Amino acid sequence: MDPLQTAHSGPRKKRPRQMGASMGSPLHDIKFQDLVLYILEKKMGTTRRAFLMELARRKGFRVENELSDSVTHIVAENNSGSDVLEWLQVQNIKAGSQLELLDISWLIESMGAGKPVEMTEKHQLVRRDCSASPNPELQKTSPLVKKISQYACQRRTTLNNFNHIFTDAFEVLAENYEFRENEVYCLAFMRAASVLKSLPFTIISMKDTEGIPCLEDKVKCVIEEIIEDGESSEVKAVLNDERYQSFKLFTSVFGVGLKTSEKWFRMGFRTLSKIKSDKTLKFTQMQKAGFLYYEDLVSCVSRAEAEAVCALVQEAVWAFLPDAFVTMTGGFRRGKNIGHDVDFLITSPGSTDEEEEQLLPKVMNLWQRKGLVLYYDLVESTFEKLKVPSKNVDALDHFQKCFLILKLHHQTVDSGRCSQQEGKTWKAIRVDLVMCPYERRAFALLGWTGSRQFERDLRRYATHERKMILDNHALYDKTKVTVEDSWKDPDGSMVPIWARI
Ligand code: DCT
Ligand code: MG
Repeated sequence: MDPLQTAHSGPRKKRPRQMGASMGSPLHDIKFQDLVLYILEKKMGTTRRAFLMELARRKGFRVENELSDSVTHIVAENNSGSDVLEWLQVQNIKAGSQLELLDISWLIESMGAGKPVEMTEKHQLVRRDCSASPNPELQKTSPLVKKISQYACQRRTTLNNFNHIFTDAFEVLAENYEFRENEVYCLAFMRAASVLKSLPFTIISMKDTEGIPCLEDKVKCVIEEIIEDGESSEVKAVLNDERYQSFKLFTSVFGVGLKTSEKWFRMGFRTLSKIKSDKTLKFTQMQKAGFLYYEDLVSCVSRAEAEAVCALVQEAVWAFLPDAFVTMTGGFRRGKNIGHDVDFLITSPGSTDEEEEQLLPKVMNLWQRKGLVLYYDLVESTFEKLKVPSKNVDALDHFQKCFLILKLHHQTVDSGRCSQQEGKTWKAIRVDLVMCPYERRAFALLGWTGSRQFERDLRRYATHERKMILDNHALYDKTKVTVEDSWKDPDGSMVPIWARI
């Protein structure tokens, strides 16, 4: 984190029975000629699938071994609509509006009834909109997925982004609004980028945006322009804007935030070399380190590098607290293969408060003696002083943490090196270490896994939909603590839910 922060082969036809190579067992009579089922193995397993296929065939259903054009119903277990759509996408099969995607409960009820039961909303993994245009072309990519939540934490989002063209544009605009401290528009574009990243299809017409939440008019205008012209004039203007370019450059230096960027911009600076060589400017230790290791820090951290850092962190931590859990968090925990830093959460079940408090200073000391620390800033825990949970969805936690720049020697990295200067045998890597009390590890881990939008929406969801407050320390039940005084601490602070279990 930043320590300065506050689918398509036309519609499928329901064909009459055809005997084919992929036909199921011919030993059973087919009673229901109009249905051709395919049971998805994903998340079900081979054995259960084989069992269900045999059972369904015995009951007179036609079940295909392979997914073919004749299939009319896909039946899945433990999969959401978007899971199945995504699977189909990977198979290069686009789900036409006549292909039913059903939960296993429909097949089980149908086998129980001895005939296909009516497909209701609870069986359907994707929404079937009867009022939709009869034109199959218009239906092909319409958002068939059941109501998309406005909360990122209620949406399944993989690393497969089918809407890069839009989300890249939104991210530029969000960043520009951030530079201009326009929080409302910044959030609007970040939310829009987040929701489009969760879609299992590419938006190709404005009709595809119907029913998608978090797309404000301003956002829709950008989508429309990109659909029509292939690019957004607003994004083009931002990318050419001197202020945006300068802020982007200045904030790329570790330790430089919006205030410093604003100051340098107003002073007329446009390049880092001019800033570095200016005798009148005073830099913080963080900024000095930022300039010193600039090239390394702006280049990506690869997964191989992150794994090498992880080994170093574990080795150092275990030297002092052998029972400690060291978990890589942030983007790498979410499966990303590159990042701007490597984040870790450390927690130890058996340590005393003092041992806990001493761990990060000891690790820093050890690494300094080994010449591995290029910069560090240890932030002491303010956790004990914390009385009420923060209602600010962007609030930072109160755990002890250390923002550092680590010297990673090449031999500790197996592969995936980023660009390196000639002759240099190491790379400066930004690392965040967070130490939390063992009983808070679940909340801390959740909070430090990200993404930022996911965390923000998780907290908003807790507040608005569950009347609870979630932060990196605990989950609080607002209704219980106010109604039942017994759940209040003597000093009036709220008691976290976990304490009551
Ligand atoms: N975080 C948060 N709120 C913030 C900043 C960070 O909840 N304002 C959480 C979510 C992710 C985690 O901390 C680590 O933050 P970063 O390292 O900034 O994010 P990342 O997802 O790891 O991204 P990157 O790959 O750029 O490091
Ligand atoms: Mg990170």
